[in-house]
Amino acid sequence: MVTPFDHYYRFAEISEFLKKLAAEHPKLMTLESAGKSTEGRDLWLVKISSTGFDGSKPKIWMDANMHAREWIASMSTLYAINEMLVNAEKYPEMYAADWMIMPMVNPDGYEQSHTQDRMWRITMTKNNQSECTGVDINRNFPFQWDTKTSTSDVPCTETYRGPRPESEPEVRAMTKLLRETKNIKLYLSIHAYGNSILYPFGFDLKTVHPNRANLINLGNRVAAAIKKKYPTCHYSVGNSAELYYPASGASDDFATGEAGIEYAYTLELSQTDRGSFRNGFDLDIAKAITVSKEIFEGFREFARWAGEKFH
Ligand code: 0X9
Ligand code: ZN
Repeated sequence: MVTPFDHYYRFAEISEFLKKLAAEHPKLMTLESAGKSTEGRDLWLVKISSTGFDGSKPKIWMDANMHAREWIASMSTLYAINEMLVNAEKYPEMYAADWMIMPMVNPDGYEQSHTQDRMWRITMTKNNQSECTGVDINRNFPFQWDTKTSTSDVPCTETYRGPRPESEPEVRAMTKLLRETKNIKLYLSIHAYGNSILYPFGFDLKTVHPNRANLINLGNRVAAAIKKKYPTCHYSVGNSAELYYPASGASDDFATGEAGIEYAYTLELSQTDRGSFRNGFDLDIAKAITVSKEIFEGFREFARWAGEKFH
């Protein structure tokens, strides 16, 4: 690995990359394992803080690559981590917050998408009494689980919600942290694709979030900041059930509905109509860098907002 981000990293390279960054930036970054995946891979948790996580700053949570084939999600998250550490002095706004980042939530599925099936979405859990493998992590959260919208109780489908809420170790690692960590002010889940900033609730079309107006305002502010730097880059802001489809048991709804984080979004990166994308999941590496740079401007704006609002 000579030039960073000249290819999509396999899981082993991601681990190596994170360990190296933690060793090189011990004052700013710590690396922990938040648990193990079904197949025993570490679920990495990156913490970034200029004040040693002393509780004095608002916290921003990010997770990525819950869905295996969405490689741009972890790529752009690793890009942001790298940029924040290597060029820390360029981005003082980022250090108005403390960051908790899980850049690879579904390492088993991710490896499967590299070695067997590029379009693999779910985990690699062996399902009981079924020949099919895998659970959709973003239908397995214990909030409005299985309320029958874009979720399935059939193991052989891509949106299988699992046999029970939190059946997946990847989900348990996240819910534990989200429940026990104080002062998380913003939750961001990084997915692909569609160039959208989605706000909750997404489990049905009826339930209006009490913080809806503020969620829309902040989403618009972030989309505008990205456009200011990259005029051809347009992010749509909308309710996840309206703009996409209602889907229950998802992480964003859990983060705000149960863990009590007032601001929660799912960010859908990349789209099909820009340049040489083969499709919205399978971006050329050069395009992946472009998308990573664009969304980094969005992360900076989220951090500016947190710095203004919580100090
Ligand atoms: O369906 C999903 O899990 C997300 N889209 S994706 O294409 N990356 O699979 C959207 C989830 C939005 N959130 C809720 N509906 N709660
Ligand atoms: Zn996704």
